[in-house]
Order: sequence, then structure tokens, then C-alpha cells
Amino acid sequence: MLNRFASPLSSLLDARADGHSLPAGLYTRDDVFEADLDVFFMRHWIYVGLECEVPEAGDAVVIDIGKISVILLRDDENEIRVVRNVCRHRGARILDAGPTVVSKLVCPYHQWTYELDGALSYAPHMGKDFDKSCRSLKPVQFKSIGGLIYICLADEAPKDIETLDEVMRERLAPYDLRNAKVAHQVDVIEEGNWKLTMENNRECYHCSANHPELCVSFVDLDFGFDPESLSAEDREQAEAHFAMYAERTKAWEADGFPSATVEQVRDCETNFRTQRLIIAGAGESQTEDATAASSKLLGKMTRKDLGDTHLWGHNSWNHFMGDHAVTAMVIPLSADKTLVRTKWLVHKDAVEGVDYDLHKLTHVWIETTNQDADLVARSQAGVSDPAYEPGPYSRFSERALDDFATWYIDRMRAHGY
Ligand code: 3BY
Ligand code: FES
Ligand code: FE
Repeated sequence: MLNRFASPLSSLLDARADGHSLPAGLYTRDDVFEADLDVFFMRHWIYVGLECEVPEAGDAVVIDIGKISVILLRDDENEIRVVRNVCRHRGARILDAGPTVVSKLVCPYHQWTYELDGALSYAPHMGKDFDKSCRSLKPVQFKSIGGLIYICLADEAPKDIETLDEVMRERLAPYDLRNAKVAHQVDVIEEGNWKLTMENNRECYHCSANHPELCVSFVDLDFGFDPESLSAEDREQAEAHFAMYAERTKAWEADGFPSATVEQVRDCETNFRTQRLIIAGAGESQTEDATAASSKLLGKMTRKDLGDTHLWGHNSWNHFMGDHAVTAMVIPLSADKTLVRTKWLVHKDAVEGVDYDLHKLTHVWIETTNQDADLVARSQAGVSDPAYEPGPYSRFSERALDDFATWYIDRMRAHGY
């Protein structure tokens, strides 16, 4: 419903107070949803999938982002391509969302046919002099960072993706994600704004009360804590943890595994953070008992004690461990609905029931994702209530949310909102 009394979007951006969550309208309004799609999903680099989802020529995955649909595929030369899913005849969608295998891309409407590199090769009824060469499917800029596919739908793509590439290329190399496979995939539609989804993921303040399964392996101290609120005993433990963390990081680095935290979260276009986290308990993997779920390790990994290479961007979070990886992509569907697509990766030759047990592999993140979906729905309901007013972030455990909200406002401004 059009609200004639709604304040302009820019006044919502002005109203955001440092250190506080966002004004309600930024989580609830349809015009903000449209602006968010425009700025953060059309003009920034977004994570959309993996090279290993299309291992062979003709493998394709269609991903919808707002009104846009793209096809990630592998062509006959074994090259990755990303093209727009819009026929160059009268615009029909060529493929439906999801994975498929094709020998050519044939539009169902009038059978215009495109090669796997996007070139139009067959256009019946168009006459002999019809020039097919200028009717290829539109290409989409993409970058594969260690096998993770990022696309940018704008003509001018942010250049600081290079930092992400430089940092992650080396960190991801041992996991050899190009030779992994998706063992399982789950789509959850969260009843909340995408920014609540991202905020929720950037803190572990909520973890101990909400994620019993994750907490077996995830050390939430690494996500910040309030030293003043700890008892002397807990403080001692926290100090011991950080001393161990520093030592472990040094040892990993000395063994040739970059581990230190690198972040680009403010005053930048491409937002990311990475660090190698300690895994608690048995120390191997994010499973119910923190031991590896797959006996065949990823890529060139020979050790299970290399922690969790954690990477987040503004529409993704990822955990790369010795035996498997979990990767999540976030796509807004409306102001109050967000798709979270989670994939579990194992070595491409790992066999279910032999090398890994699917329940053990997926249990922790299935539970965690559902628990987070509840929390996001709860947040959305609350911020939609007129009683909501932006609340203060913890300067200890929610610093990353302040970074995110500040980056969000800055990027909106940079794009003229
Ligand atoms: O998956 C994640 O990255 C985050 C980190 C802290 C809580 N959450 C599970
Ligand atoms: Fe695709 Fe006509 S719209 S062939
Ligand atoms: Fe969570």
C-alpha cells in the first residue's frame, strides 16, 4: 500500500545513529527493498555459487536475484560462463531456476538456440540475412575466487574485489573447491529482511542460548565478548583461549596456512572478513562431536587440525574445514523474506555412506540455520511493531554489526540514496 506520509528514504538513512541498529523502515519498507536490490545486489559483487556445481560441459545452474535471472554454466571448452537468462528474441526466460544439464540453451518459446558460450546459432523464420552474431545471450561479469563464483551485474564493477581475491586465493587453495562436490543443499526462506539475516550471522552473542549443536565446535569468544561481565574464572579461561588462539595462529602460519584476520568492512565497496577460527573440543569439524564428518578430506588437505577458515561477505558466509565446507548464499525475496541457500561440500570422490554420513555432515548447520531463521523472524516481527526503536549494539560482541550498518548507510549514500 502506498503511504503518502512515508518519509523519504534518505531521511531514514540520516536517522541512523552510530552504534545502533537501523531505523525500522530500512528493514520493512518496499522502496528500501528495491533500493537494496539495486545497490547491494545489482551494483556490488555478490556470491552466487560454485564452480564445482557445474563440473562438466552442459551443467548449468540458474539463480534468480530479484527480477534478474542468470545462468551459471560450463561451456564446451570447459570454461565457466555466466549469462543473462533472457532470450534475445522476445525476452522469454530460457531456463527455470535451479540445476539442469543442457547440450544447448533452447528458448522454449520459439526455439531460438544458443551455444553453451551464449552465441545464437539457430533462429528459425528470421530469414537468411538475419545477423545472429549480435544476438548472443548477454554475458555477466564474474570472478572465481578459489572456485567461489562472484558476479557483478553493473557495468562498472567495484575494483576492490581484488583484495578479496588476493587474500582468499591462497587461503582457499588447499581446499581445492574446484574438485569438491555439493553433498547436500537446503533452501530456507527466512521471514525477515536480508539485513537482519546478515546482522544475525555477524554475531555470536545469541549463540550460547540458541545454538546448542553449533556451540560444541564453534568458539563464540572469537566473535567478541564483554570482559567486564565475566567472572574471574571465566576471564581467566577467555585469556587462556586468546593465548592459545594466538599461538595456534602462529603455528598455522608457520606451516604455510595463512590464518590471521583480514577484514575490509568499512570505507570499501566489497565487504568481507576472513580468519582461521579454532574449532572447539575434538577440533576437527562443525559436527555434533567436532570430529570430521568425511574421512576423505577436501582437496590437498592432509590435516584435520587446521581449524575453520571463515569467510563472510555481504550476502554470504562460509566455513572451510579439513573434511568439508559449508557455504551460504543470501538473496532477498521481498522486504520481509530472504532466501538462505546452504550447501555442504565434500571431496568430489567422497562417497555417501562410505566416506561420510549425511546426517553427521549436515546436522549442525541444518539445526543452526533453522534456529537462525526463527531468530530472524522474531526480529522482523519486532522491528515491524511501532514500539521498536533502534537499540544499541554491544561494543564487544556486536562490533561487526555496527560495521555492517555503517557500511550499508555509506553504500546507499554513495549510490545516491
Ligand atoms: O556462521 C557464522 O559465520 C556465524 C558466526 C557466528 C555465529 N554464526 C554462526
Ligand atoms: Fe525466445 Fe522467442 S522469445 S525464441
Ligand atoms: Fe546464529
